[in-house]
Amino acid sequence: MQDNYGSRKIIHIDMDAFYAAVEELDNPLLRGKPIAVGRSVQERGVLSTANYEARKYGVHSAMSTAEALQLCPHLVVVPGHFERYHSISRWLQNLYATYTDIVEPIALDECYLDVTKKGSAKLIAKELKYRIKMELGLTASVGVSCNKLIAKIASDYKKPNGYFVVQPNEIPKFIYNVRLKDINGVGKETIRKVERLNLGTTCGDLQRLSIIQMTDIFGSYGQRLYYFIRGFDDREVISNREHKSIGAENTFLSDIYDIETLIQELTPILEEIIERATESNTNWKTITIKVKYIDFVQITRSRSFNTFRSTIDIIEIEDIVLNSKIEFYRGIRLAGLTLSNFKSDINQLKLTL
Ligand code: TTP
Ligand code: MG
Repeated sequence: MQDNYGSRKIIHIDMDAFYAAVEELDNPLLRGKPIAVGRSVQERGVLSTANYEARKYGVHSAMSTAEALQLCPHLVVVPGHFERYHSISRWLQNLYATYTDIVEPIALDECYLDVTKKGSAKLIAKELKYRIKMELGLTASVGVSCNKLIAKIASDYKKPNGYFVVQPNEIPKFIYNVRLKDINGVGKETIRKVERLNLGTTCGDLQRLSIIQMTDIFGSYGQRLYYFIRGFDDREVISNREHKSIGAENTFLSDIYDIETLIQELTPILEEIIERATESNTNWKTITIKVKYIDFVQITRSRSFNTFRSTIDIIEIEDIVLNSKIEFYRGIRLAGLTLSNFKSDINQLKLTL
């Protein structure tokens, strides 16, 4: 697999108490209080996350709201605003894109960046933290190293508002004390095996095993784990920007048989996707209309433009519909619009807060 730590520069960035932090940002009355995002006890809610104030009481993600309120009776539980979290996530993606094309989002609030060819990774990491704080009002924790595995552990190391760098020559010492459960891909099943066999709790503990023993115990994952517990990781940061699209659709209360009604129904859908594209400063070349007839047969029609666009008028949508040979007599139960073929205008990075 690999015999040295290589010379890549990888940043892992993870927002602190993401949903809860956004709620505090949007509602100053919540600041300083223990808060969590989730549904109420009456709705048999489970928490998505809790801020660090609430975590002092033992409150955490995936805990039932009822249990959390027992641990922390003055916990403020607020409902989630997922469209808002998505929009901030898109803003973050655009920010990262101004530093490198190689960006791999792994959750709404979590991303890997490969900045090998982009100068000082430490400076970029610090600047990202600073800009997220100044321009957005949120804190992020950032880890810098030469691979994904160590960068991710490093970003967690000083959470919240963390910044931690692990140089390649520091990896053997650093990884030795890392708990096995903090290694990428180690789940409950692996931990159960390790406990049953009394192998220890840290990466250092497991380093006593040979690669053959590791494969015997952990199956196909054993070989990868053998390298991970030594801090080796050759996984690439895989950018998925090119796969992105912005779309919305609606199933109608009553079926549609004429173009006027269809255009009327497509108007708010168009407004929504244009708003989302504007928010994330995304320019695009292709718009796609999807229509599902009442017999569930579905068609899509796309129009691509020669230049990147930021908006489109409903009149143009009508023109696309007119040229799409939509068979209105069949009855339409659902229609949607999708923008794709993106370019992000990195010079106009902005989010209306
Ligand atoms: P995390 O990054 O795991 O957690 P966090 O950002 O709230 O806190 P921190 O990183 O500082 O430890 O998850 C990001 C968001 O994903 C989180 O704010 C809410 C959501 N989420 C759930 O909805 N359910 C879950 O079980 C988890 C873990 C997260
Ligand atoms: Mg987070």
